[in-house]
Amino acid sequence: MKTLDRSISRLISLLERRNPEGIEELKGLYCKCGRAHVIGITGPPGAGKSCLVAALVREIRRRGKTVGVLAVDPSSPFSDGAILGDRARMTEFSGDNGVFIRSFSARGASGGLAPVINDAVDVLDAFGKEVIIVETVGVGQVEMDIAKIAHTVVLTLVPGYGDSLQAMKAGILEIGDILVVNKSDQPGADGAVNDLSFEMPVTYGGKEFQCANIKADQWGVPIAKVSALKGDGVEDLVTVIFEHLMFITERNIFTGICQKRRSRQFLDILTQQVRDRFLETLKTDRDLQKWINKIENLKLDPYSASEQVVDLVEKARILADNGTTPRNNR
Ligand SMILES: Nc1nc2c(ncn2[C@@H]2O[C@H](COP(=O)(O)OP(=O)(O)O)[C@@H](O)[C@H]2O)c(=O)[nH]1
Ligand SMILES: [Mg+2]
Repeated sequence: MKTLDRSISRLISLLERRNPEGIEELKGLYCKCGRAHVIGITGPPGAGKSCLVAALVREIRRRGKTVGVLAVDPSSPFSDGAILGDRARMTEFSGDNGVFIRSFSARGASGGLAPVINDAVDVLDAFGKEVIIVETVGVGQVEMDIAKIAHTVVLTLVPGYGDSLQAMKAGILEIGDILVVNKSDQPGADGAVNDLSFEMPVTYGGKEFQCANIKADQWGVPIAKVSALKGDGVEDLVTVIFEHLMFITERNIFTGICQKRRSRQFLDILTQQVRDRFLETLKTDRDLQKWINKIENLKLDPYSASEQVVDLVEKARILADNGTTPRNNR
């Protein structure tokens, strides 16, 4: 493995386990974040996302940009197999210093995948990867959260996509900034493009695309017809992806997405830390134990108990703001 990749990989593994040393390292890197363009590749299993990622990496490298790939497959019981498969597919990049690839399964991640992916994106960003591609399965809330990390979401579908769309969460179409009909080398791709589009054609990168204008803003969601396997349409797709980046950058949407991700990331970490510390305190704190006993014996309901805890925290904060510690003031 390349030396830099080894440092990145090591740090991501530490963060996956919420290792304090890794967290300290990330704290020091945080100021270097905020430059990378994060592309989310989502869509049903078997749509060809991993193949598409490989094709995108090839084209983005041809254009001279460095790339990090994070492949997420939390739901599949065959994750390990999928990871091996994806790795095999990605070995063509093993000699390229400009490409970093890492797969994730839910098994390795304590505290959920979204925080781990957030951290991994930050690590790659801080290490200077210009483009970060996150491949997700697109099923379930966690998947939707991961898709929200991206600035540009590419929803990958295939001819006859209707059934697989239903298997995914309702409203999945709306998360795509760009729709891809993959496997255009197979019959039915044109029909799928037509089914998806119900607007005027739009022009991006000097090319005309059908458009599924399902977003409220002015970005007409282009539909790209691609064969990830043969490479057809990939160059145009990358052009459109970068046009989307330009579009959102010029309108300050890029900054907005970053800021939202940061605040969500903060709340994730805060929730986790409050929970961890509370659970830790619970083991030793007699007063808290009494409280829990009341709940266990139906003398107090968990809603009222939680409200009381939140009230206590709020009061402590007000006292702290006034320059007195709550303990002194009791
Ligand atoms: N014919 C054809 N097959 C493809 C294309 N892209 C991917 N596949 C095949 O579809 C299957 C699933 O691909 P994969 O990338 O693993 O899908 P993922 O589950 O969405 O990541 C594999 O057998 C690929 O070889 C394509 O453009 N054309
Ligand atoms: Mg895949």
